[in-house]
Amino acid sequence: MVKQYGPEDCLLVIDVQNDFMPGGALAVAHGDEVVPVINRLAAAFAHVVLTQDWHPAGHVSFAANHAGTQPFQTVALPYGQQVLWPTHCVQGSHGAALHAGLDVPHAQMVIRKGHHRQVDSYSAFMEADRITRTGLGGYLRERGVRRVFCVGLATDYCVAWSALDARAAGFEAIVIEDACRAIDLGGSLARAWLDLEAAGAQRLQSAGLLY
Ligand code: VGL
Ligand code: ZN
Repeated sequence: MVKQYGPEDCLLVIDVQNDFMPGGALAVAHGDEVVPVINRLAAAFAHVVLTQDWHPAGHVSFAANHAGTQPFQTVALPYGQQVLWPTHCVQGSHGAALHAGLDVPHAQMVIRKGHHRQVDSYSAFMEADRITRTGLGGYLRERGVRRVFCVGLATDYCVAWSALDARAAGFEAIVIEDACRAIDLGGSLARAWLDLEAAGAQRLQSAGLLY
């Protein structure tokens, strides 16, 4: 018997988009392997929320918009340090579309983030200026959600930041490790797990959730 998750639980499916897949503009190694795992999990959740990284072409997180820089270097911006990325998930592009194999017809909400030109947003809850909220926290609270199960791409950026902000917003947060893949830039993955543990987020495997 597969367990079922009810109205207090939400599966938060983060950035399962073409540009983060092998061959994409900001490819995450083995990123496509999360899709069948997430499809299995999603079938057990009544409540699923999707996110899409959704940048304007002139976005501040793109190295192409900073003369003399290269992708994956860090620069200082008014709100803090920012990694510069290859141009990715441009609004309306094929790269920004959800992976065609993602099978979550019952998802009820899609949060698009990173749409302000001057501010990045790894987190589904709050932008990188740490002031601007996406509205997801209020939505989940109004819907009676208490536990947020985080899956998708990438473990050490958008998944970790979302789980940390879920905790900060007063939700229980669970990261399902085998339903995520990481970028792992300069030790970012190990740091993310330490931060998650310190914040009281749980680290589980999908098999433990389903049976
Ligand atoms: C992401 C880097 C830049 C992610 C998004 O989804 O983890 N990482 N934009
Ligand atoms: Zn992005």
